[in-house]
Amino acid sequence: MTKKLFSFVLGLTLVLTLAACGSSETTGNEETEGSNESASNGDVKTIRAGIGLNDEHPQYKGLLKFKEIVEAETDGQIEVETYHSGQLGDDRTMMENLQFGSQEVTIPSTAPIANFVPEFSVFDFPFLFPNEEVADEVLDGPVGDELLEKLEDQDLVGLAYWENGFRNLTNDKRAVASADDFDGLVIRTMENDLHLDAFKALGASPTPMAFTELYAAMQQGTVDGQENPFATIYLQKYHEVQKHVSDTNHVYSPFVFLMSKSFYDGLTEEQQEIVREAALEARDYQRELNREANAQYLQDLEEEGMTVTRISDEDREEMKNIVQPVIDEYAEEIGQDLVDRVYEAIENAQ
Ligand code: TK8
Repeated sequence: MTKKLFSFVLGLTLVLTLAACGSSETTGNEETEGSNESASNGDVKTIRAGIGLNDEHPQYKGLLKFKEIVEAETDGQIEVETYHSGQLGDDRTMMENLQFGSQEVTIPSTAPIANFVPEFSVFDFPFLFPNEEVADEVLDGPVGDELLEKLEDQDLVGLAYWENGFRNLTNDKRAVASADDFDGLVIRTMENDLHLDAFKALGASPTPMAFTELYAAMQQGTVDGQENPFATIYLQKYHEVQKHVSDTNHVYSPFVFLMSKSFYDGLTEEQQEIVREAALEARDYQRELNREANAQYLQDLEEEGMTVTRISDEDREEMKNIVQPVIDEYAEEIGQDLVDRVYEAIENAQ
């Protein structure tokens, strides 16, 4: 099916789904007239949940867990439709869909969220989190919550932090072992200014692009490389179009489980509680899946024929020093006070 036709069919499906929801709502209200409580219980509400990654990725498996919990706990009063591989759009588009009310859930990385709430860039500071456990503690703690609350002004509700993971560089030109090797590499970055500036500082020629365009861009050679966690590199089959992978671990990338605020506000209190709990329970499951396979994915990439380059501590330290001025600049922009609280939370978590 062509892309255009596919979007049309999908659009049509959404319209029909909407129509179906509308009519079941009316029926529900008629049946239970006189009782507000059961009137709202009679509605079947549909969550259209879309993500960028494919159905092999732990992100999708986590989403299926969310669906399972919500549908069971609400006795089918809320149903969850899942769309993977950017079927509903790229990260920015899906966030706009949530604001607009034409989609209820998406789970983007923090980097594109920073275009809506700039403070989210703090979690994308290169070499910020030493490991996943510290990241969990900071993100799931007060400073993480503080940022989630800022989403409300954007008509978004942040229910939980999930995990994309530590990002690693791939490219098709050369084995990258040190900062010098970034020279002139055309690297696709996420649509985020901090990422763009950090790669510029390292001497690369970064170009921001939606995730949904990335595979084709590598295949056609419009970019030399990209950076993502091993899970994404392997499960999206980037080894088919990339020769070299380095364990740069340069940024820990969180996901945020987002819900449309207008949809959330329309849920009963009990339903709000259920979707909150489900996003957290599915988060634990998703993080576990993501972590247990991480080392395996790197091995798989080597078996698929990629050259694997291990970055030494000294070389990573040098990369960190090179991007430090960029970090300082963004810290000032975001607000040193918030940034200091993030640093403090990281220290306390260790
Ligand atoms: C998926 C994206 C992706 C991210 C990126 O929608 O864009 O490179 O790492 O996983 O959020």
